[in-house]
Amino acid sequence: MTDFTQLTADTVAAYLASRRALAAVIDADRIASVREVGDGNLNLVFIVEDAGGASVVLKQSLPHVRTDPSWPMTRERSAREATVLGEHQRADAEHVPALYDFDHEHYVLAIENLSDHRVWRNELNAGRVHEYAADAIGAYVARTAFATSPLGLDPLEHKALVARAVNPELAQITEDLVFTEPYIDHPHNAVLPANEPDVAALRADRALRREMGLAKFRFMTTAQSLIHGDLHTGSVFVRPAGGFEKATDAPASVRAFDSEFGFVGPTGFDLGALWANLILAAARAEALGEPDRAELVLSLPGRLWGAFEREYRALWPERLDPRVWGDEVLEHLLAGIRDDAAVFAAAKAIRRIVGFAKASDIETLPPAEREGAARGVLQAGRSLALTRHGIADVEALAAESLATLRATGTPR
Ligand code: SR1
Ligand code: MG
Repeated sequence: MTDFTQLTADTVAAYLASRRALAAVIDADRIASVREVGDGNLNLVFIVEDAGGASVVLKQSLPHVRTDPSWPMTRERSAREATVLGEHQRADAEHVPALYDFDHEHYVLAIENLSDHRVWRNELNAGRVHEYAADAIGAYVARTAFATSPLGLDPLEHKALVARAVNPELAQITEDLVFTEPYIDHPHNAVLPANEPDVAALRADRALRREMGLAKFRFMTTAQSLIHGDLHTGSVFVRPAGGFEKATDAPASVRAFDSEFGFVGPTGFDLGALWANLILAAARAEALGEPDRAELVLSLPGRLWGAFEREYRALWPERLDPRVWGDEVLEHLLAGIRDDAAVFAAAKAIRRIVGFAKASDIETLPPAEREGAARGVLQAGRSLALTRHGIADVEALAAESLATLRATGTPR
């Protein structure tokens, strides 16, 4: 009997033959190609095609960080991803890949192949912005947030979901990598020597440390809705209307994938994650001497928030308990989510410069440009965390980030 503990290109066909749930998805007897394409920090990912053109993605968690085998990591994260995918499919099938099968014994998810899409971060890095993706992700966060919170779920079901989706080990990674390590000396941290004074200034800022401490506490103690948990631009697939390569009549499509960090947490965390990565993309554009593109990219946090707010308001009449959840409650909920999104964006932007798991937007810049871009992101993050209390408008906050990037970038 073949061992499927850690799949290889050679064992994938036998594995597929062993999964009855996949019989209608792909012909395991006529596999034409198997490609391992995983490029993230954590998992094996295979794209499999049969001779009839059908295909599937198999994603298997490894028992350790892929890029650091000495760092153990629970394989149960696959079960959590299956939970998030299942619930998010129920809430918003348009914006997630379909989940065909989950094999808990071998920690394998079988997911829809979205090879006609591309990773949004790579597209942004190449100068293609795909503005429509911000609208789609705003709607996705609103639909999934509403459906998996007590607004859309019976109270007992919501508590059962909190228990089923609990994700302590991966949440702890976020607690450490996003909210703690950038603010202390830690072997995970690394910056260019020229950015060391910038990091020292960040750490010396008492008000910023207070905001990060409070944000960490909110992350650890809030159970609003089942969040994706790692919704950066590398976790979003995009496809423009008409497709990428050959012209087709395919509509635009945007899908959030890779939700293994998901749990019932603060709704604003997903919005903040995307917002942070848009700041990184804008910093790259500025550093490369493309100010118009930086401005366009930094119009997207406003579009993201606008789409979220529109969809959340549209869903509000369907809330399960309008007896005490009147319209004033909606305004308070939205203000709280927006405030959370801003401070989480600040934290997520800063961690990508200082800590483990850096972002290619900045890392692939030549060092001379990288220094200024990194400084700009650190200062934009810091000022977002601190000024958000006075500016409730996301567009205004993003405009301030743009001004900061412009003032701090390496002169060309
Ligand atoms: C060890 S995992 C490092 C990072 O990769 C993921 O994308 C998460 O952001 C995590 O913090
Ligand atoms: Mg990931």
